[in-house]
Amino acid sequence: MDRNFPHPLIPVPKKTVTNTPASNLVIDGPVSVITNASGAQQPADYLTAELNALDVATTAAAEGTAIALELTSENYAPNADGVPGIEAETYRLTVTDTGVEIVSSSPAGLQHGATTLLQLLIADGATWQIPPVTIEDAPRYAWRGLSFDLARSFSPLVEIKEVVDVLVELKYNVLHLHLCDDQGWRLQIRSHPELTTVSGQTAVEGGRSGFLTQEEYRELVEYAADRHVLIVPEIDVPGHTHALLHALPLADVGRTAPDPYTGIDVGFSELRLDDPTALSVLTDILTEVAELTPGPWIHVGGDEPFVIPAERYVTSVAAVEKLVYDIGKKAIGWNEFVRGAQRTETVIQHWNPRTELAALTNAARRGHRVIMSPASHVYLDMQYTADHPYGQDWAGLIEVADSYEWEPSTNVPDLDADQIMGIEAAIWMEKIHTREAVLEMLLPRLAPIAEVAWSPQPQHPRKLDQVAERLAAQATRWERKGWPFHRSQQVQWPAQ
Ligand code: TNX
Repeated sequence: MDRNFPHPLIPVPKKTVTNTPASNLVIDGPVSVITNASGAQQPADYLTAELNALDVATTAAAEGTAIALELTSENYAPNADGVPGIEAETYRLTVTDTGVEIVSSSPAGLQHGATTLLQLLIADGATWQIPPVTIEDAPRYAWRGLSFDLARSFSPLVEIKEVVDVLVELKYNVLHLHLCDDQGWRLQIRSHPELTTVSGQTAVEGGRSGFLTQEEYRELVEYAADRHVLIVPEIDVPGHTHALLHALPLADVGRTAPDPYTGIDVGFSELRLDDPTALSVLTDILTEVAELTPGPWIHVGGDEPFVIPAERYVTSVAAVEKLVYDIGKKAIGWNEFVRGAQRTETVIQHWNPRTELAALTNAARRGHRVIMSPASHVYLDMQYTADHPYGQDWAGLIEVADSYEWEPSTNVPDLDADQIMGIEAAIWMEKIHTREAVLEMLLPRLAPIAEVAWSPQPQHPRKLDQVAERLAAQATRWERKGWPFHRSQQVQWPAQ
């Protein structure tokens, strides 16, 4: 392990000290996970299940090694952004030679303590040991997410849940779902069933079709919420709408789109939001999405409006934004969205390192907050290397080092760093069509990105060698979970 940090933890915690006496806690019998409040039960259940999966027996009786989860507050509802917030996610983990204590003011913080504890476990034959540390930890950014494209190629509920599990291990707390695009529509909308009966059946060439029923979507929202992951649905308009136009008889309000689109071009479709019919369809859609989504946000896209006249784009975006606030939600849009955004609560998601930078910095000056998703570092659909079997390369090849060696606060020159709300990695599915491919593109790169989002800003620029060994140490855990990951040449993985 690197000299400065001897434990295989990723993201690296804020502060770690070694306790005295410096002997490991040895787990050679049953463990009892103890809670002091009902709010601690969920992280306790999570930890128990994870320990059982490692063949650590747990017992309800107060015997054996005690792992105590202590919730110090009864006030831990998500904040106005729908996430716990930095203070609530703060936790302390103390390992003594008799037991473990995790303390936090929220269940989310206790869960983070649990994921840290699981990474600390050292296998010693049939028993486990935990080094005698006290860790005081808190996230740098309150928003740490993944944007997941279900539209080009679909991933069924069970696989989306598995991605949530991956996010939890790395202390992410947002899953943004790109639910529709030119190639398909992935969420059942009761007022317009054709969206899924027709465009739920289409996909990019070689990709998977399908969709989430409303019950499945609700199940996912609940599954994620139980693990302190917020679901942010994206209905991408006015571009990226060919699948909608293909499914609904709206030839008068968009381009006539008789055939499904299975290519990978972008920016050729438009939902004409200057037409009342289109606007009322979109109102129906967003109203249902809002009803299904307890979180405060609806992402409304706005990217790549290449065929949309500038003025109409601006009025369309303003109309969509108004709709979102009228139904009681807050809007997020991709960079281009700033051209029409009227409300400073609207959050801008930065993605294209080449365009809209001045508009972004100006928007931040006006008060918009920004989610950082710079494609050249966090677009996990980019290939690792030119010969990698999946993905694209328009934003460059992204090796593990590229996903780590960047700094959000200085990534966009002149962007007011205080306006950065957090980070989202993204995976687009034009050329990623299986569970295995998804996980291999996510892992290991999601781990270094988690560190950029969670851990304190380092004094010197990040270098891969600061994280490589800790990354390699995750291999056994990922293998045990059955999560395929890319054995990048940049990391010395343990022998298989
Ligand atoms: C750009 S990111 C897009 C997506 C593509 C992606 C492929 C964004 C807002 N637009 O439509 O899927 O590149 O990497």
